[in-house]
Parts: sequence; C-alpha cells; structure tokens
Amino acid sequence: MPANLPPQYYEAERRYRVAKTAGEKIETLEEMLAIMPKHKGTDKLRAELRTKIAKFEQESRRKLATSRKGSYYHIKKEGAGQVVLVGLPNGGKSQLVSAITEATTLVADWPFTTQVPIPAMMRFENIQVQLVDMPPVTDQNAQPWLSNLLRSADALLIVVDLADEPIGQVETITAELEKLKIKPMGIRGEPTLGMVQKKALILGNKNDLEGSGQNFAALSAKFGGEFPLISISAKERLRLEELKKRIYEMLDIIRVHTKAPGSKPDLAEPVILSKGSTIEDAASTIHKEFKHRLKYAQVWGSGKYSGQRVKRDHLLEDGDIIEFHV
Ligand SMILES: Nc1nc2c(ncn2[C@@H]2O[C@H](COP(=O)(O)OP(=O)(O)OP(=O)(O)O)[C@@H](O)[C@H]2O)c(=O)[nH]1
Ligand SMILES: [Mg+2]
Repeated sequence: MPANLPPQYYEAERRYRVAKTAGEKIETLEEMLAIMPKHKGTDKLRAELRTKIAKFEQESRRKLATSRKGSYYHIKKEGAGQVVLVGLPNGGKSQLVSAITEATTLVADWPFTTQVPIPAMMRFENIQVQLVDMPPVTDQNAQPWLSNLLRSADALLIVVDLADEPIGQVETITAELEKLKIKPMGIRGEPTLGMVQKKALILGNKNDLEGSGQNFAALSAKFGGEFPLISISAKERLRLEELKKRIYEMLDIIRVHTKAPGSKPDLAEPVILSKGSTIEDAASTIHKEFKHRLKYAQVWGSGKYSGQRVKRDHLLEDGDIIEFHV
C-alpha cells in the first residue's frame, strides 16, 4: 500500500537530513512521525522512524555522560607539552612532582593517596612542561577518565619503586595500559591495530634505598631495548636535572625564535614546534595565512652559515632564530 505522505512530511525530512545535533535529529524525526498518517501503508516507515529516534536518544545520553566525566577530570594542556605519570601505589609519583615543580601535592606512606589528576608546571631552561600527578593506574574508580587523560597525553612517565621488584611493576603497569588500549613505547614503532601509542620513559625512583642499584641494572637489562630508563631519588633529589632533560627530549619538540627584519628575537619566549618542522611550519605559528606570503627566510643556527637564506621547506633545529621576509 502506498504511504501517501503530505508535503509537510517531506519538508520535515529535508530538515532532518541537514540537522547537525542528535537533539535536532530527534525533533525533526518526531515531527515526521506526527505528520505521518497512521495506516497499514505507513506501519513500516513509522517503525523505522521510532528506531532512529531511539538511536539518537542513546547517542545524546552517551555524549552527555562522557562530557560530564571529561570536563571534570579533563586537564587543559599548558606549556610545551603534557607528561602524565603512571605507576602503582606508593611509587613516589607525588613526591617526584613536588620535587621538580613548584606544586606541593600530597605525599604519604599509605597507598592510593592521590585520587584525582593534579597538574603542575616543570621549568626546563626557557620553557615550561606540564606534569600530571595521577592516582595509581590500578585504581578501579579512576578507570573511565584515566583512559581519556592518558590517551591525550603527549608522553608518559612510568614511575616504579626501585626497592620493590621494579620489573614486576613495569609489567603490571604496561598490562593495565594495554587494557586501556594504550601501548607505551620508547621510540615510535609500527602502529598496532586498535592501540594508541605513547612515548614513555621508565623512571626508577627511590635509588637512595638499599638494593636499588642492582634492581635498576636488572630493569635496564630487561627493558633497555624497548625504553629509555633513568634512576633517580625524588626524596633525596638525586639526578633531577638529568631527568628534566630526558623529559624534554621525550616530547620530540624544538624551540625556535621568530622575528621580523630589523627587530630583535624574543629569546625568553621560544616558539614550540614538533621535531622535523620547517620554515613553513614556523611561519604558520605567526598567522594561518602568513606562510603563503612568505618569500624566503634567514636562519641563524641550523643554516650552513649565520643568516643563511633558506626556502620554506628548510628543516629547523632546536634554538634556531628565523627572520621572515615577505
Ligand atoms: N626513600 C625514598 N622514599 C621515597 C622516594 N620518593 C617517595 N618516597 C616515599 O614513598 C612514599 C609514597 O610516595 P608518594 O609520592 O605518595 O607515592 P605515589 O606514587 O604518589 O602514591 P599514590 O598517590 O598512592 O599512587 C612516601 O612515603 C614517600 O616519602 C624516594 O626517592 N626515596
Ligand atoms: Mg600520589
């Protein structure tokens, strides 16, 4: 039996097709359902409309739920990069963050001290890097939002207690990360289907304690092929400067200074670019359209000689000063 639909129906359907949000889709679908005459010929169509409405209602509920959780524990990125700490209870994550940043987060002898993510800024030479102190990766309550935070991080710091079977800790941590579909790695490797790859550094903490030297040697023997490692003491403040440098290196970024002809570069506030960036990428940080106007640039640093004239695809290096000519 033909459906015989009135013109208003087609008008509502047109609006349904261009609707952008789940809410607008539901509204127009309900309109279509109300307009549609009820008889045998429209039975199937009406059932289809109801299925669609149910689908969009589900979608909008899901979006609402994730946006609530997301906003509550979403840590806005600041500085040159965001590095998130992962580890088991009592590894010393909070102690470490308070040792290398201005923040004073709660450090305690009992496990599960940190319950929400806490950001803090670490100064390294002329830049700031954001560190995020986290609850233990095994904290079941944290699982839903933990995943989002870790997936969006620029890099991970795997913190283990060198006095407490660190190999087992790294294995537990990587297994937990795997459950969250995150694959930590020392260098970017072959993509793994369904997994998000994250640059990671294994940090052995508490190297002031007995047995930590031997344990670090064993840890390095086991994971040295896969990950960079460092041994430090957050409490005794040992090798913290070296650690800051390693954290910076893990971010795969360079710092450059841009300037117009005749002006001085701002050496205090570098522009942060990812490694492998070109003159054109640096120009884009001035203005989206600026790179099109660019004729050439002069570089002090990575050029063969100071002030060398270079093209837009010239590869930049850390510390370069770039003068744009339009
Ligand atoms: N000897 C020694 N103890 C440390 C060191 N770093 C941290 N600790 C101690 O280890 C315990 C746990 O430190 P926290 O920083 O609270 O550990 P956490 O990893 O943040 O723990 P959770 O928040 O429960 O995940 C505290 O008693 C610290 O004083 C270190 O380098 N050496
Ligand atoms: Mg803590």
